[in-house]
Amino acid sequence: MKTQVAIVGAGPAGLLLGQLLFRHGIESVIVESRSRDYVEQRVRAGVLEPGTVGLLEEAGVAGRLKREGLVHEGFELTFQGRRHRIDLKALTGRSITIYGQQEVVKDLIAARMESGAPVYFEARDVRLEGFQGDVPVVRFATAAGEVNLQCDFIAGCDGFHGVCRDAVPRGVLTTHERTYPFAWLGILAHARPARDELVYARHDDGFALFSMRSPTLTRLYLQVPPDEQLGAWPDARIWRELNRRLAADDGWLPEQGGIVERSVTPMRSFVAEPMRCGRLFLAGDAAHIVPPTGAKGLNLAAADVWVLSRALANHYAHGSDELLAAYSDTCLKRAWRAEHFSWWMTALLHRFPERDSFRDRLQQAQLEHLVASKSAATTLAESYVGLPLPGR
Ligand code: FAS
Ligand code: PHB
Repeated sequence: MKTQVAIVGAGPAGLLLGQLLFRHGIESVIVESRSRDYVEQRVRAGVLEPGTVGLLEEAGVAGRLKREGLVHEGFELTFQGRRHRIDLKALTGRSITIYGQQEVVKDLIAARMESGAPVYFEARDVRLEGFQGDVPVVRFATAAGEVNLQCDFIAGCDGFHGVCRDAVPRGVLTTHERTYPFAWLGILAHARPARDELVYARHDDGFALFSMRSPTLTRLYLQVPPDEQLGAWPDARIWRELNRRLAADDGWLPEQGGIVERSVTPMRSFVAEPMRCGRLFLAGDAAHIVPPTGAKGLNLAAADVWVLSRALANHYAHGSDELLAAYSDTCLKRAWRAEHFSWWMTALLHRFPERDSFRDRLQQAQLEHLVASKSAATTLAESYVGLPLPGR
């Protein structure tokens, strides 16, 4: 089998890349190890930057997003029993949209099916070869047998635990990593979101986040120890701890409801440099990971594939490889900005295991400054709504 671009992974990065390439008339084949149901049900991110919304509109997949997405013009910080609103719209002129990652994936898969472009789910034993030469090949097994997919380029969009980054020969990549001494326990509850905007809470017992997915679905997170087991968190304990950490002097607390999904997500910062090896281009979580405190993961993945789709379009339309040559540097510049912001938000809002009164006071002082200084709040708001995409 031959194609122009082999895309490994049908998460947001792989699917959006496939759709952007299709709009440019560039052929691609997507190879995904999980089933369609699995990738469509996986509950993850929820905050879309305006740049990401614009990309999904350009990709022609934003119809439901525009109908069902919840536009938020701010969010709240809660600390020392008080709530403070960060007015994103007033500070930056831009807003964010709450729309579950699984909904983005469903919309992208539906568009892929409609385009008729190939996508292989439940592919097994995916291997990459020849990408340091001129004829890369992606080999994989399907129920119908072995497939050898010859291509011009491979897009490694298979996430942090995929095979593409590991296929790069030893010594080519430099990795930079920080692991955090805590994780997030996330739940999805059948409960009306009892507040209009997100609430990020710093509390002596640990971080908590109130978010949402729809008028009937609330999304909530709790900081827990890094190797926490879900079994240690019966529903009653989850709600008790959420209420303790989200409480403030206004008396508000989230509405409770049946928990329909729960997971523990480890927290790490990670970057692999460069994001390219020959004709293999890494994008999204395959290249970098951020702690979700800054709501950057999904948005960074979208930015990477925007840059890659434009570079590939230039290659095929004009025979120019200038943007392909600049791909890694262009993406890493943005990725490191998001890595810093996500690390900073995480350090600001989480409770670190070792009792450290100096760190506690630094967190308090930073939070007080953020809600007292317009310039400090503007810096936070600009990072949160995201930088404009390269070349847009
Ligand atoms: P993804 O991991 O989404 O997709 C990679 C795809 O490749 C998957 O479908 C996988 O099945 C497939 N794959 C893996 N190995 C393969 C192989 N060998 N062959 C073929 N396919 C293969 N970000 C936020 O902004 N907010 C959040 O709250 C948040 N919560 C998260 C919770 C969890 C549990 C995780 C893991 C991540 C979370 N993230 C969050 C980050 C997340 O949203 C990512 O940034 C986003 O999924 C990145 O998209 P992709 O790069 O497409 O990677
Ligand atoms: C979410 O709604 O899943 C969400 C929101 C904000 C974050 C992380 C996750 O920072």
